Amino acid sequence: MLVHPEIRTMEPCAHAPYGLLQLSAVVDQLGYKIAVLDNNAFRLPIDALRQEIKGDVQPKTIRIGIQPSSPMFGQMAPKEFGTKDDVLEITILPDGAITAPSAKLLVALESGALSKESVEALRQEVKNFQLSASEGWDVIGIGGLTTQYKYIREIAKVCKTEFPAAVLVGGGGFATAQPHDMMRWIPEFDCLCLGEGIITFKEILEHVEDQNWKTVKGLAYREGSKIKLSAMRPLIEEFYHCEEDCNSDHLTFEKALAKDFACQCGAKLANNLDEEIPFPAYEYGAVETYLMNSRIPYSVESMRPDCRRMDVLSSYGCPMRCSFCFHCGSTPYCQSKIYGKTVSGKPFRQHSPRYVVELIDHLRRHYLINFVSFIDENFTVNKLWYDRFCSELENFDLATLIHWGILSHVKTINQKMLERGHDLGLSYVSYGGESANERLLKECHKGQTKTDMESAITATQAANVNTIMTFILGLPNETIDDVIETAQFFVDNQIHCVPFFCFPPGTSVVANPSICNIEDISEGSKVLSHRAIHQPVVHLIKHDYTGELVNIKAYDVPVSMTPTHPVYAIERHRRSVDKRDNIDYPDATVIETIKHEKAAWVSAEKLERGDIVLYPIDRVVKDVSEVHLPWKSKHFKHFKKTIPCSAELLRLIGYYLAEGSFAYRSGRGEKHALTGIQLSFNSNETDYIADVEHICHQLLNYNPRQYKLQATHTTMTCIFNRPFARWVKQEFGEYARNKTLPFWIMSLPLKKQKELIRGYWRGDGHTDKLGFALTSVNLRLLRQIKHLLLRFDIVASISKTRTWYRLRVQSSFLPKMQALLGITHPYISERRYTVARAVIDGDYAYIPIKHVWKSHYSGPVYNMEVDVDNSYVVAGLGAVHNCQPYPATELYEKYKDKIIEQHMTEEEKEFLREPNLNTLTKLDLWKQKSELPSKSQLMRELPVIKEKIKDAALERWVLELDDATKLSANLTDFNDVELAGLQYMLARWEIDRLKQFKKLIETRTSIVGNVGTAL
Ligand code: B12
Ligand code: SF4
Ligand SMILES: [Zn+2]
Repeated sequence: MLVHPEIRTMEPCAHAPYGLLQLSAVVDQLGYKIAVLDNNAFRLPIDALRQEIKGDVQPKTIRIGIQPSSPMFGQMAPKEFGTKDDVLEITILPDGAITAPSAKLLVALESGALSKESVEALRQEVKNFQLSASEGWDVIGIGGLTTQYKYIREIAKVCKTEFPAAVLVGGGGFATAQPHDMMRWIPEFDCLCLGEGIITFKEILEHVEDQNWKTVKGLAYREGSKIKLSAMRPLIEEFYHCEEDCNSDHLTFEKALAKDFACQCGAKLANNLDEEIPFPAYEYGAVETYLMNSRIPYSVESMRPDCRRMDVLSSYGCPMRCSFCFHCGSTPYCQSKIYGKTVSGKPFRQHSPRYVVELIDHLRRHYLINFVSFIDENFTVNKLWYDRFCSELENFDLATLIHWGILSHVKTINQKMLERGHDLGLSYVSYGGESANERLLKECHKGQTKTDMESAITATQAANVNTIMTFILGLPNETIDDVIETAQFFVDNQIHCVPFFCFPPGTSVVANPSICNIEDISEGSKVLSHRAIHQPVVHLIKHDYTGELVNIKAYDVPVSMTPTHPVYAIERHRRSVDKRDNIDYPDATVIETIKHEKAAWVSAEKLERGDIVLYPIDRVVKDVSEVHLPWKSKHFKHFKKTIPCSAELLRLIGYYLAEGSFAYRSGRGEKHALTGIQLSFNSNETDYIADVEHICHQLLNYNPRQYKLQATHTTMTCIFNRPFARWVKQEFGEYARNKTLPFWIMSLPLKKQKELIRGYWRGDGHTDKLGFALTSVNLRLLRQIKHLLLRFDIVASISKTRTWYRLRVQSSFLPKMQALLGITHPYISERRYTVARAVIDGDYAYIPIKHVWKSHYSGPVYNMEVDVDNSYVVAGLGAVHNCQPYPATELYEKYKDKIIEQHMTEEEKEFLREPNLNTLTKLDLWKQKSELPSKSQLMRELPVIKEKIKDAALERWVLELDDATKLSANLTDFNDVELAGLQYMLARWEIDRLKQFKKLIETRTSIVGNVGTAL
């Protein structure tokens, strides 16, 4: 049995344990019985894991990243960025029954995040795992990285207690990097496999009986109490040879390529590596779990709701010598670290291009994958190989079926490779940037300069391939100034560590209390989410940006945003097989048929005319029965204190919004001078004038005064009621440009809102050939009216004329608007209205995009992080995604608690820092002794004691390596909280905050207490 412990538990599992699956394939070929327990997929707690290993199948809860009705980012967000609310937990019971919270399950199924087939496949996977442990395990292997130490140690203990006779072997990064330490700390291990396991593991199986580990190359093993290393395991060689063995020539890839992989005897030239290493035995893994969580925020294709992404490896090692990079024993550097010497041979080896493409094809056929992430350390080392690989993709016709992404070094790639790759589905390239500081780049032997990095970014962008660049925070000797330099590089080169999308100032966001400009939103205020719920804003982001903006016009004045900003939409044009695509700009009948299709978060730049944006409708109803007027006893004795919030009051407000202004008594301070409200009507609008009179009488017990102005043919109706005027001014604002609707109006019952719209329309509205129209200079107010109309299932459009904005209701919405206003439109009876271009269904308006175009922009851009739903509504467009929460948030939380609340004692710190005799009592060594040693004894044993202390401290440090990876104190003086904060700020381009942080550090007094504020 091979066990894969948990890794990055903050995210659902998205990666196959590639090495273990390769080993399984090898063992399978040899005819052994094998099972893989991928606890990274199942995440069983240790007791359940114990039962599982014993063969008593446990219920398994599989976490899948979903976000209600936001398949693309929903899938990605929780996995990649850890928002808990959007994880669906499916529990599969031993009998195959499945339980899951039904509402979430439904959402997942509806949104396409999950299919019935996937659920079935999951069930099957769990069933496959019904291990027959009755015979017990002969060999148990545990693989993992050093960061998994905590889990590895626990699992090893369980395995050894339950199956003491089984050979327990470890392998992978943790074993290779620290064989001695691991053997000491985990005494349960019989041996560890150092470096490549393919041949070593085969030989381990051959020696299970005699346990003659010495003869197996590449092992750490025990000889009595001693830990020994056997001879070094040579790397599996890469060479091509005749499949029929007609000669003994070993050819390089270049030579084999020159012969077109054909021997002179006519047989094929085979790659030795291909023969030694079979395709990973995916069938032993929990493939469906990996696939369901496989969306990554690296490119549009890798984030799509239907993305089924799988890792593939085409090569081993890397010829570069970056000092921080670990190649699991394959490079001379790694080997000399472990053995003090190196083996000859090429550390960088590749499978044949044909093998790799056949593997992709295999995955596509068996698991319907459509995206491949190459996990090669550096995919572009060999340009000829890359070229041949591209040709093979073409030969297999895979280019149209598969998108792929790679890891690369900026110096081993060029424009031609990128362009050819792009034509064949290359979707992202992730480069190791590491730092933007030349000194640090040199010190870590990265072999690249800032200029090289910039050229690669430019080339990649020019080839239309998404550029990812990863950085290391905490390189030796890195200072906070270096971090700031790196952050500046992110900004200058538009490197996004978290998906980056923003809006320029002036973009209206649907918020509570009101629609407001994005730059005016404050942390803690609430915004409407794509699920039509008001959610709190938890973080604000502002950057300087120079580059393209995408402008989208959809039933409103255009809205601009950065090109990758995800908009909640249905991409109609992508359905190329569908006849409907011929309709350039869809009408309601077309939208009706596609509105139930999956909406996804689509990058703004991918949207086109005819795609549909979703506009959430806030349908919450909250009545208000009366309103309190600002009443001051001294002056207002004869006025009412409270008036009913009736339909009439709302109509009066409508009149005010359109026609109202305030009357002031001249010569005094404004506060005291406000005397009343004046509404100006055309003198022949006698109905309205009478209506105002009637309302005033009812509500305020007051008869308004009329003033007729002959010259303009208007009648001024004046309501001299100071508390009422004050209330109106305070709630609804003054002057045409500034008038607004307070939040409570937006959720009143429809019958009241109807009256407000009526009143407003009577003042500012008119009918024309097209329908009903309202004109105003106040875009915000018109948008608020638009939102009210949505509640009546009416989609209004807004356009801009030279001096004002016009809200229009037309086409098939006319009957509803007619009913709302209580007026007959002259054209309705003649059926001269056309078919609508938007549709309302439930909580969304489905609005077609009319135009999309790009423009250049230089200036500040804004975004925010919204709790739970990770989205907000931009007035005039629809729902958009927020910025992504970053794992550092969790990281920060985690360390904050640890360090601030359970701050280590001085003694503990001392213990970790410097071996100190005061800490002796902490050691088992001394606990076992009944009395303290004499001074001379102590001096004699001091070196041993020091070693013990050091070892305990080191193990403790490794034990704490966890999901987040311990950010070691390379940035001198920084603790983990601070480093987590730095990571957070760096990733978000928060240069100003970094600078503030720097100051804080410089004047640190009690840093732990201050850091919360700084972050
Ligand atoms: C995919 C991947 C991940 C995935 C994990 C995938 C998984 N399911 O475990 C994710 C994204 C989670 C990840 C995270 C990290 N990764 Co990573 N990752 C890789 C990557 C790209 C591929 C791994 C892989 O499958 N390799 C291919 C297989 C065939 O190799 P292998 O796993 O080493 O297995 C062979 C042997 O080791 C051995 N073997 C392995 N297990 C066992 C078990 C037994 C019993 C035996 C006998 C033999 C054996 O046999 C296998 C066949 O030869 C490698 C780079 C690379 N190309 O290897 C980096 C790499 C493994 N990652 C690395 C690092 C540093 C990290 C992070 C710490 C980075 C960070 N700072 O956050 C984090 C870990 C965070 C955490 N919380 O623990 C380092 C490893 C350093 C080390 N000490 O081991 C690598 C090598 C990259 C590098 N060049 O530095 N990573
Ligand atoms: S180029 Fe990348 S994979 Fe190669 S040594 Fe450097 S960091 Fe490691
Ligand atoms: Zn031959």
